[in-house]
Amino acid sequence: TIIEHKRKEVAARKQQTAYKALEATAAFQQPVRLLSASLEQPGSTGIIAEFKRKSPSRGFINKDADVTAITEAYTKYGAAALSVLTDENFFGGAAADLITARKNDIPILRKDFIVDEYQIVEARSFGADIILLIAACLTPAEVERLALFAASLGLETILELHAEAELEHVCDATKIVGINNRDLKTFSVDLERSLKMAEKIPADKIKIAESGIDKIEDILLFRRNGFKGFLIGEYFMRQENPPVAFADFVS
Ligand code: IGP
Repeated sequence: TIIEHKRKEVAARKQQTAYKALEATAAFQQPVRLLSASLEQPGSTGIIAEFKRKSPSRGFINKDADVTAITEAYTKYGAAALSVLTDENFFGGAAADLITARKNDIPILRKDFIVDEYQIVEARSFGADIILLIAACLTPAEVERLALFAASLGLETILELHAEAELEHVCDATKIVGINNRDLKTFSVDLERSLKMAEKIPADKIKIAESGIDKIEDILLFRRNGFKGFLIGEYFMRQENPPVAFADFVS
């Protein structure tokens, strides 16, 4: 599985770069930019625009995408935040992509499979502001522990849920909750299921809709149902010119 692979990958990296060195780089980063504040800003598009070259469900989406040009354009045209895949094996991402995207002064999500505190210190050292914790990959106790650790570094956490059984992963340390419209096993997208699940999420949480969003009507629907954020990757990335696609979408 992805998680087993990830645990091995992280263990190997831990041997190469000492925790202390990583912490030192993390300490030199600018103050964290808050996703919660960006999403609450009046008139925010709420769009978290994701830089993604490939995915397990689609294969290559945009193999040679230019991270500098694309993240700059997303920022200029009004993204509320950026999401950058750093998983190499399954998504063709890299830490270097996030470090490049960091030139933009908006919140950035390190999009990866986080299983260990080490990856959270890494995230901060790359310049990320937000981490993702996926309920399907972690126990409720792990989610709480990792979210508290992220908060101790000033980072915000998006807790990703997919099924109602995962609602028990929601805790005080997770104030932003993402609902993934895509089933991680079958890859099928179901917006209705997400809307139904959203009703069960405590009202004080900031809700984000993730995956499969490809039209403005989807955003309006989620917004009417109390969602503040919309994570969109493939729809923009698969276009000939992602910056133009993004600009058209928000205009
Ligand atoms: C973006 P899409 O369908 O717009 O490209 O989806 C994002 O939601 C998706 O990449 C994602 C993801 C994840 C990737 C959601 N949760 C967890 C990797 C790991």
